[in-house]
Amino acid sequence: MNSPEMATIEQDALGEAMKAKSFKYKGISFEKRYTSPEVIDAIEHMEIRDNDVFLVTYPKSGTVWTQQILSLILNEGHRNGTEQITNIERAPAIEYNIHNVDFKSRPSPRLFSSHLPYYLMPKDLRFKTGKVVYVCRNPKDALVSYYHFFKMNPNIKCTVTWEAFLDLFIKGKVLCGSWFDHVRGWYTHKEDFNILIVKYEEMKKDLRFNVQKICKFLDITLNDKATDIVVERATFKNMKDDPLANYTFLPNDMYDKSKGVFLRKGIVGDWKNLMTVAQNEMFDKVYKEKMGDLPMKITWELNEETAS
Ligand code: PPS
Repeated sequence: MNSPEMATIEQDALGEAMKAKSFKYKGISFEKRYTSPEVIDAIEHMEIRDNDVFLVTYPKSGTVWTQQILSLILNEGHRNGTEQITNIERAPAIEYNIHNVDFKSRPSPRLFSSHLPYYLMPKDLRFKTGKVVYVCRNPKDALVSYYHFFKMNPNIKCTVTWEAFLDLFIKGKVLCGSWFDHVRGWYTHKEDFNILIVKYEEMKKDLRFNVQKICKFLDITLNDKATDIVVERATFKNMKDDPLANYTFLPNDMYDKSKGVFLRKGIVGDWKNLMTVAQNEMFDKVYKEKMGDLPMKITWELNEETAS
């Protein structure tokens, strides 16, 4: 463990490196290379169709997992393999449209992804046009996953220590801002949207049940066989082997595959392998201060033998 003085120097260096690569828009940091303030600004006025579906997450909370689930539910061509496109193209991110998808000419039902806070989303969603599926993961596992992912970012040229990253995460000084603000914002404004909140840990406990819950929310009826296909294709193991779903298709200048994998462990409770007892106690204290007043139940660990 570093001395406090050492940790501060690293936090500053990391903070500076991130600042140079990002811009801030209404309190949130975005990666300069892939988007701009004009793009984020225009999102507010995006035209929404009744059957649009927006998958929203804080980073590292189950985005690609739910992209897979939603695209398989919504599109028979993905289920039967007649459409061979990657899940990032099936569910492009509205704020990071890296494939320059023409959103307007996409056939319905359109599926989009986003890490945006509630207040930067298209304003028509507030009139209950379109649906939002919000996936939440416990912040300790999201943090650990984010830390490993961050080390694969070839654009940040400085050593990232766990201590420094933990500090930045707690202060919300990472791309997409604070986990606490993101989850609190969406949770406390849920009545404004046509929204289903899904938990990563619940999907781990019972994937089939959650697939059915999502289908019900989307008013889609899948027969048993189709449901089986969705569940089967969305297990961690199968997604890891699926070149359309495992994100190995992203170029090395976006994430350096020599430094790790996108589908890393896919478990609940990995934070126990990285957090010290003192860090965990400090995190619990911060969690209580920032989220303690919300009636939100967080699952911090699971018996993995019963998980999918
Ligand atoms: S990102 O960069 O924000 O889009 O990342 P995101 O997809 O939200 O989160 C990545 C983590 O989700 C895990 N993952 C899964 N877990 C369980 N089952 C399935 N099928 C699955 N697919 C992806 C992925 O492994 C990352 O978590 P960690 O803890 O790093 O393994």
